[in-house]
Amino acid sequence: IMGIINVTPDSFSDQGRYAASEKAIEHAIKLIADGADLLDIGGESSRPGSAYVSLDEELNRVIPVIEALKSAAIPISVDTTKPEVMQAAVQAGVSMINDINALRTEGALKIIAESGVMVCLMHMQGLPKTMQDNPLYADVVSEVREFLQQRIQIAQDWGISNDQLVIDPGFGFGKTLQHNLELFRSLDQFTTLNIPVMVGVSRKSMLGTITGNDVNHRTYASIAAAVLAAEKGAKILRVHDVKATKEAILVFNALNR
Ligand code: PT1
Repeated sequence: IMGIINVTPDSFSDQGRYAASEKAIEHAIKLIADGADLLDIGGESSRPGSAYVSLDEELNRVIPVIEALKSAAIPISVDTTKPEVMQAAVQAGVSMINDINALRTEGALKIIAESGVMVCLMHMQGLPKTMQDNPLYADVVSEVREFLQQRIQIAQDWGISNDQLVIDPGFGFGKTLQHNLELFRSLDQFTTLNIPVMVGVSRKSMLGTITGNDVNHRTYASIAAAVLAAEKGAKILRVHDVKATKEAILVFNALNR
């Protein structure tokens, strides 16, 4: 269970960066108590339509949180596409880089190769700002699978070992509901690549479309999806609701044995 920590100042309540970091650290401590196995710290939103965050701003958001959590009992991941943030996060002690851009940014592969940290390679079509405008595939499952296979190969060419890798089909990243459903139903096409699969569907719009619920009322839907993802072989579940997901997976593991 990977718990999600967003370090994004709330412009509505006029919350500044320092307050956002403080709140993120508090939330992280709560998610650890809730039973998270891993935390993912992110300073740039990648939800559909979200805008780019500058390097300085992103560093100022995430590094203090990572520093504060480096002696935590569980490993820390940083959700970033920027090599400079990856480098600073590695120096601050993260165990994993979660890159929605799958190390396609110049300089990113080198940092993973030299540091030996883990990396999540995720598929995305387009960029967050416009990726939902008109997602198009001839065959979404084979295209996403081929992309991830290619990124695994390139990582291996850089000397990155298979034990460092995690892959993720990238639910909601340049995909219609139909694309997301097809990918989810075909999760076995990714587990057969023999690299651990991460699934992030927690509170996403695909669950909103299915249930008719707004983003603050998608916990039950998220639990159902997380359990099914686990049944389909996902090894890391990226979730907001750590306690509920942990309990559901505990029961799933006991009953499924
Ligand atoms: C993810 C993920 C991520 N998701 C990984 N990292 C987000 N490895 C951020 C919506 O449709 O799935 N895997 N980092 C959050 N991104 C989104 C995308 C949030 C779509 C919401 C939606 O609502």
